[in-house]
Amino acid sequence: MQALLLVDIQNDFVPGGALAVPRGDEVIEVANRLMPDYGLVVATQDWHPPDHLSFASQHAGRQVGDVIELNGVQQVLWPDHCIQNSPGAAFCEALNTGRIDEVVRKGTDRRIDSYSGFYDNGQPNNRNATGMHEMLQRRGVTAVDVMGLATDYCVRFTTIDAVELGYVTRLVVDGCRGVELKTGDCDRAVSELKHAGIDLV
Ligand code: VGL
Ligand code: ZN
Repeated sequence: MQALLLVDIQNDFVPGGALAVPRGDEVIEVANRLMPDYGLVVATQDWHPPDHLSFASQHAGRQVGDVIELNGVQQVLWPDHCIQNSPGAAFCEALNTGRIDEVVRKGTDRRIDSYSGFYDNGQPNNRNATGMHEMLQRRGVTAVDVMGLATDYCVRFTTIDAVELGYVTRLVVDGCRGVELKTGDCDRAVSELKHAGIDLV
């Protein structure tokens, strides 16, 4: 079975939100249009405690965009965003949430970020699972199409993990928008995924 993975289509990632992705709201209509075509629709939700260590506000003297080392991995510092149960963490109102079968939350551990919908950002052999893989296995999913926000972070990491776990993985390019901290980040992410053997659709 083929599943559609909707990555982080949340208020804080669209214009007006705390970590707004330029034109992030444009992915909503793509998601609404595609959902009926899949046997299973899974949405991820960035879901941080208020004192999450990916927030610049938790590090004296640091600013948004700074890069620090957190538990041995490079961590970009973000504005406070997607705080558990806050309006910013909710799915965008225009998203047809009635079509979502499963929700996977990530980034819940204060000490470690989680860009991928499958595992957190730990050291390569020490990453905690979110439960996504188990759930997809239980549901009989063998192929996934990935789209959402943001191309250069959560979509990129989710897609790479999906292909490494053996799913036939495609990227719905029209359905992705990126943060683009550095010009070209999105293009670089897409060509990296292409080289990893992911089909663009
Ligand atoms: C994301 C930065 C921080 C994302 C989440 O959804 O791509 N980016 N948290
Ligand atoms: Zn986050």
